[in-house]
Amino acid sequence: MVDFTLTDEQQALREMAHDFAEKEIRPVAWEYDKDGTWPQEIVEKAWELGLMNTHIPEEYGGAGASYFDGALIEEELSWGCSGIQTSLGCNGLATAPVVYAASEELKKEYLGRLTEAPLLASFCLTEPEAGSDVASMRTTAVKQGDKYVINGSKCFITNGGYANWYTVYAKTDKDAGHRGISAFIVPRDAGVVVDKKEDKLGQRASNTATISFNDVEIPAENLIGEENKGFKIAMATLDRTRPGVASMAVGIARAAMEFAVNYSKERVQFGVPIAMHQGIQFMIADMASEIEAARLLAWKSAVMLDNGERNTLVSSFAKRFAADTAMKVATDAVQVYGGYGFIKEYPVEKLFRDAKIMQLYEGTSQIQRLVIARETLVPRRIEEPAAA
Ligand code: COS
Repeated sequence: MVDFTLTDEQQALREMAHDFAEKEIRPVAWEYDKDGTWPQEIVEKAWELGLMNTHIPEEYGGAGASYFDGALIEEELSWGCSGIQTSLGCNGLATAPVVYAASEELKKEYLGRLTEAPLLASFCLTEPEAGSDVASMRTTAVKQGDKYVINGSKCFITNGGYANWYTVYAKTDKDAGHRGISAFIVPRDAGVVVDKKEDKLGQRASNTATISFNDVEIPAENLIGEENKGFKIAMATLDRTRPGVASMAVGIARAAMEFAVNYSKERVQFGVPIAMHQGIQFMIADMASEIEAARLLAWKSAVMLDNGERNTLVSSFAKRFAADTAMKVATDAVQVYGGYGFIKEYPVEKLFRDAKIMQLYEGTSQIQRLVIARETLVPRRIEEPAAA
């Protein structure tokens, strides 16, 4: 049976997240955007309320929430401010490979750190020369006795400047392409260097950093799963996190549509509120229907995970469609505001800037299409890496 009705618990969770977004995030969102202010006090409050680390299993102190519950939370918090939600949600990306494939000892130590205190972790995959083409990464991890020595540089690292530990992908066999990549946990105090904080177009309250590893030594036990299985761990991670990113895109789009709807009822041109003009009505109609479709795809991709099904295809459907919808809706919201939409004093200008990253991070819209095309043209069976 397919039933889109939320249970009382899901409804309550959604309301709690919405309340937090409305009272704690919205009032400061535009101000924080202006200067790129780090939202430390919001991180602490969200952590206290259990709105972070939702997917960490209960045995490690997390909420053990379903992916569907996560999607509900992510849409609401992103409706408040997607930049702040990127900061709050990043632990989910960094911990997904750990929950998926790390040893019991690593899970206890590093997931425990995040559930015992409002600390942050980062996911380090992208490099200056390896964006969409993950397999071309240059960071290396060389085994020396009971240690790995890591050298290299990672860029566009969310929360990179504030993380307590990092999930780092590095080449353990330089000649083996994607089959020579491994995943590690690198504690910040092992010697991670934060090189710079990026000054971004949108989502300015989130921290995006370039970090480097210069002969950083970590214990060999910090390997996540098996050596040279890191690429598949990264891909499986993105399958698990793209539904949440899709929900975030829905949150941005919903916020933009709400502003556009309210404005169109107030703004009078040609003697009537502009909502009376068909040109505006059609834009609103497209916004409403595409947001609904994006949400349903995000929900489906999350529910598949909760049911233990491989969701690669639907996850890319959701991420691609929701991200493109956020950008289109935010663009049309600026259009509804006319010239005012271009002015910082009005809210949709920020949403327009924030929406752009949804088509870029966690795989561009083109990479999602590439995944969709491959999965559609040549569907393949993918063996899951064994959990350590
Ligand atoms: N789950 C598990 N394994 C997967 C997988 C998935 N979703 N997708 C691919 N694989 C496996 C393949 O089965 C293949 O396995 P074999 O070694 O057994 O052949 C292997 O991984 C390589 O797959 P593929 O040939 O498709 O790799 P490509 O180098 O062509 O890259 C893309 C595939 C482009 C999809 C990948 O590099 C990607 O997702 N890039 C975007 C990265 C990204 O999102 N960056 C954002 C950073 S996080 S903010």
